[in-house]
Amino acid sequence: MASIAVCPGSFDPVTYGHLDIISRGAAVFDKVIVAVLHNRNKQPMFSVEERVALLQEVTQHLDNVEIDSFNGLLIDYMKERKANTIIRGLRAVSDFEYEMQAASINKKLGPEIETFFMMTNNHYSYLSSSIVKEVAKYDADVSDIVPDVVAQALRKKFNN
Ligand code: COD
Repeated sequence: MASIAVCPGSFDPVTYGHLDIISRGAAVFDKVIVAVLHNRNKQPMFSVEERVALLQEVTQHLDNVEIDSFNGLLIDYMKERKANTIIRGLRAVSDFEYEMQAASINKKLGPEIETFFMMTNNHYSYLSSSIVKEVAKYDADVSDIVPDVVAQALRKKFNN
């Protein structure tokens, strides 16, 4: 049976930290679906369509990666896509508590589905979409932390 993994997230916007987890996941699983959450509670900076388009552009060299979006519970989406593994990245200890809660509820809702954690790449351990937006807001150089297309999209948003 093919191993199909889902890498879910907000990706608002995608950073080199995300890309590192996605490409390492793609080397482990037959197929990786990167699933962007339609975030109803949070007001994202980029629309789902924009986030999907940026992800498509920066993963186009990865043949076994597909970009999609989802609504509702992750476990329902996993079942719909016949995926058996959730990929999550771990940065600092501060990520652990949330990730443990999420993995536990997901295990309860879908006992056949595993969560697979990957340690962050040391180069990107401090990186999050929020930090990127904060830095870009003040027109600082983000070329080391996001792909060029994302840097351009951020400049456009902030009208720099
Ligand atoms: N290094 C390594 N990994 C990283 C880095 C980095 N620098 N930056 C981000 N990551 C990883 C994150 O740890 C995460 O695994 C992934 O990349 C995506 O990150 P984000 O921040 O874009 O996405 P999140 O954490 O906001 O995504 C949360 C979900 C959308 C997965 C979650 O809210 C969800 O599943 N919602 C659906 C409702 C549901 O099913 N709820 C129950 C389970 S919580």
